[in-house]
Amino acid sequence: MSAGVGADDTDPSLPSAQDEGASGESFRCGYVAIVGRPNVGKSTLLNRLVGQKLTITSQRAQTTRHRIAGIVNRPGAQLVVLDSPGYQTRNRDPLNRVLNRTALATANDADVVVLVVDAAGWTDADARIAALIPAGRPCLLAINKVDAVRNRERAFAVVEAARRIRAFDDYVPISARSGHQVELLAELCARHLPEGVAMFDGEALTDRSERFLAGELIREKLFRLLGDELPYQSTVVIDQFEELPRLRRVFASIHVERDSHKPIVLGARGERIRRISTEARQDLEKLFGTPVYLELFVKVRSGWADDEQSLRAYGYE
Ligand SMILES: Nc1nc2c(ncn2[C@@H]2O[C@H](COP(=O)(O)OP(=O)(O)OP(=O)(O)O)[C@@H](O)[C@H]2O)c(=O)[nH]1
Ligand SMILES: [Mg+2]
Repeated sequence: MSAGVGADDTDPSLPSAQDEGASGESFRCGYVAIVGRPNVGKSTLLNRLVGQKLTITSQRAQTTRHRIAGIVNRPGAQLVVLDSPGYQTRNRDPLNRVLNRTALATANDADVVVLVVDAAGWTDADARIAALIPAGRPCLLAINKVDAVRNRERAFAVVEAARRIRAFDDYVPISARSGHQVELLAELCARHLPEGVAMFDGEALTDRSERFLAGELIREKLFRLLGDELPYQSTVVIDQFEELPRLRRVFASIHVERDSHKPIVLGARGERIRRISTEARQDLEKLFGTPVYLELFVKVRSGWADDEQSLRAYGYE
């Protein structure tokens, strides 16, 4: 794959505004922001749209910490879809504040906003986030996890509640997990994009580097395998990333807050960190299409999430 391929207007092989889409209309390209409260399925939706596991997902709230773009090519359109951290309406610690800022900036910069909510029911947090989306910006409501809700009336109730907060251009019940109506959502988003040439070449999946994706996939395994045992203030740093013709060599460290967290990550006889490493390596090999050599270390770095300056040093915007 070619992760991290940047914009290039001059490549003659790219579709251009002159190319006709399947419907006979001109080509469209632009940014689609996925926003919503934590855990509603924003990242699962992005992965479904791209058709690859690009951005990480878990049952824990606040899995996503960085903005990441997935490139979605459809006949007549290229959607640059931005995943964002779940917007927190409570618990404003420094990490929360930074994540909220990233989420809001993502919505502000986009041509179309997709607000994802859970079909189980509309909440006050949904209402507060809906009110933050810039007025006049095309905005679609994606009512996700319909597969988990037997009673269809629930999804209608969500639409009714959402309508009271603001007008949405479309209301689309979806299942990001099964893919139900996800194509329809993509098609509806494409209609709101400006006419213009593709920003990324047809092979690119994301704007992020392989190095960045490696750090994220390791963090996902950490979150998934340690569950609630590990405080969410732990992170992954890529110390070295070597891109060889048919191999990636990755040296990474897991930074934890306290000495007492170290044995949690290592597990008995190192069995846990081995599992994190194996599962991360398998995902990375699938994503990069090459064998991956991965070495993981655990380091204690207290206070990294305590203030905005150290958060910036760790790559938080
Ligand atoms: N049943 C069902 N579960 C889903 C669906 N979409 C996502 N999930 C699950 O919901 C959980 C959260 O998914 P994520 O995609 O990580 O949610 P998110 O909104 O990105 O979460 P944050 O990044 O923490 O804000 C995961 O366990 C997903 O498997 C869906 O359509 N149906
Ligand atoms: Mg997410």
